This record gives sequence, structure tokens and C-alpha cells, in this order.
Amino acid sequence: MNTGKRQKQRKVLLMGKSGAGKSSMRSIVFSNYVAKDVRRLGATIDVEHSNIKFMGNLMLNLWDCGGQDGFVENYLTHQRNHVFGSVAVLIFVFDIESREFQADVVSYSNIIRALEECSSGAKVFCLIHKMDLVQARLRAQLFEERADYIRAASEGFKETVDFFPTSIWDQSLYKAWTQIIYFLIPNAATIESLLQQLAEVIDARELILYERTTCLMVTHVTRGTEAQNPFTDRFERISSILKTHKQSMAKHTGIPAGSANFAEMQIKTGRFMFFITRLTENTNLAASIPPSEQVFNAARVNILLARPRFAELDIASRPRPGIQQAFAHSASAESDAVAGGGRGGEGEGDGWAVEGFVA
Ligand SMILES: Nc1nc2c(ncn2[C@@H]2O[C@H](COP(=O)(O)OP(=O)(O)OP(=O)(O)O)[C@@H](O)[C@H]2O)c(=O)[nH]1
Ligand SMILES: [Mg+2]
Repeated sequence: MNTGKRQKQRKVLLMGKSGAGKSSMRSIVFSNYVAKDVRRLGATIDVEHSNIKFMGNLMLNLWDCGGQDGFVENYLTHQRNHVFGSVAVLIFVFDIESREFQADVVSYSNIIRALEECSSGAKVFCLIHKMDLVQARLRAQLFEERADYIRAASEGFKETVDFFPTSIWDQSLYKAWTQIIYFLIPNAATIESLLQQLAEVIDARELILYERTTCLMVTHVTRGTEAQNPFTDRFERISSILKTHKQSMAKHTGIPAGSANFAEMQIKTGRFMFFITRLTENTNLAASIPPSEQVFNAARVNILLARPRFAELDIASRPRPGIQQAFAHSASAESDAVAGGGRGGEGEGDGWAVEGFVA
């Protein structure tokens, strides 16, 4: 099936000095690596390209740019237009442990100037990475200091650059990448308004939409008193749990982690009911609802009925499945968890890129 025509291609540059952790985070977010696996990765030679199909008709064209000085020099000179042209997002990774922070910022400035020259409309995200290596009590202050310093060197992007503290060892990585992906999804507002409608119909306290392969949150709707939920990092915590679950499912069944699809999970308590279920081929929906079997059953039916509308937004060029088809799909979802579902998680080219669908 040719879904390529209507896909929105977005070029994303991943840059920063060698050893900062670029390929590590890429492998964890998009290739089902766990944090301890990344020690296996070697330094990136030149640029590693990957095309990652994401929901909302989005194709990420990710350029993981090796950070050794010789390569960077080459990007800035011979390959300047090729590398910095048509960029939607630059993600610059700073290693908090770097002993040459000033030099890192000089290199960042050079890159920012090239970006401004070739893609002035791009968005810049700076990740201050390996925060796990800093004592917990010093983290916030150090992060702020570094962010202020880097912002001052951000030239034309000063007002718009966003900063995130990250580590591959906790959910902060998911928090940062969730924001990046949200920025890139072309129809986020439409998805959000449909989710809002669904939340009202099923009287949900909260609905959270997750992309299935990366387990990153796409968006959420929070209603009523749930807005006071003190666990503000719950969205990325669930991402992290779903990802770990995928890993252990793969380990115990012997299927590749990319194919180990999540089917359904339910938690019922006297204070709330919570479930995560497949919504479309590209998304899972987590719902927190009042503790009532009637509400629970009605919610399940309504989610089922809403599936075709979400599927339409998911990949606009796919034919819209009928409700019966969606239902048949759901019934098979249980076995999916073991047998691997309708997605090819295996990579393209270098063996790690994520495929959205099998034809
Ligand atoms: N402590 C800690 N170590 C990390 C983290 N992220 C990555 N690392 C380590 O950093 C090392 C280098 O990571 P890479 O991802 O290969 O670095 P890179 O930025 O891709 O480097 P180049 O490809 O040479 O540009 C790896 O050995 C990782 O184990 C982190 O969040 N915390
Ligand atoms: Mg690398």
C-alpha cells in the first residue's frame, strides 16, 4: 500500500559532541533498546539516517550526526546546505559531565548559525543530558545555569529554544521526546479535540493517547478534579512502564521487541478504574474512569465506536475501517500480545528504524 504520498516528511537533526548520548537516546526511544543495552553502541560515523513512521501521517527523517570534530567541521563546510537545509527540528544534546562546556557551546553556536542561515524557521530543542550523573540536590540549579548560558548563545533562536534535563536512566527522556514529537505531529489539535469529545462521552477523568511503537504520549485530556493529580510525571512514567513491559514480553516469548505489541491492561479499585487498550493501529489509549462497572462497560463500547474516527486521523490515506472490522481487530488483540501484531518493528537499513505498518 502506498501511504507515502500524503505523509508529512519532517527532517530532524540530532547533534552534539561525540559521546553526548545521541545514539543512545535514539535507540531507546525508537528501537526498543533498554538503557543498559546502549553500551554496545559505537561512535557514529558521519550521519546515520532513519525514516520513522509515526502517527498522524508523520514521517520523521532523523539524522543522527556523529559528533567527532572532523565530522562536525565537514557538516559546517562542505555539506552545509545539505545538512542544514529544510530542517524542521534541531535537537542538540549537551553532556552535563563534559569538561569542555565552553567549547561545546562554541560548537553549538556555529551549528546554530548554519541552521539560521539555511532553515531559519526550524525549532531548536536543547537536551542537557546524563543528569543522573549529577547529585539530585544540585540538578535543578545546574540545569538552569547551563540553560541560561546556552540560551545566550542561541542567536536568532534565543526566544524559542526549549531546554530539557534528560537521562536514559529515568523517564525524563520520555518527557523531552514527548514534547518534541508533539511539536512535529501535523494534526495534533484535531486529535486533541476528538479525544476531548470522547472523554466527555465516557465521563473519563483522564484519557492519555500513546503511540504504540515508541510508547510516547501523543496528547492527553484531563477533566475535573483529576487536574489536581499530584503525580505530574505520570504520563512519561506510563510510557516507561509500557516500554519495559514490551521488553519483558519480548524476552519471555522470544519475539522481537518491535513486534511485541501491548494488547490490554485493566486495574479496578474502589477509587478508580484504569485500563489501557488498543485504539488504532498506531495508538494505545489509557483511560482513568470512576469506579463503576457500568461506566467501565459503556466506556469500552464507546471507545470501540470511536476507533474508526481516530483511525482516520491516524493515517489519513488509509481506507477507513468499518466498526465491525475494528471489533474483529480488537478481538484478535489478545493473541497479538504473544504472537506479534500488525506492525513490522524490524528496522530499515541499519536494523533499528521503526516501521508503522506492514502492507
Ligand atoms: N550516565 C549516563 N550515560 C549515558 C547516558 N546516555 C548515554 N550515556 C552513555 O554515553 C555513551 C556514549 O553514548 P552515544 O549515544 O554512543 O554517544 P553519541 O552522542 O551518539 O556519540 P557519537 O556517535 O560519537 O557522536 C554510552 O556509553 C552511553 O552508555 C545517560 O543518560 N546517562
Ligand atoms: Mg552516535
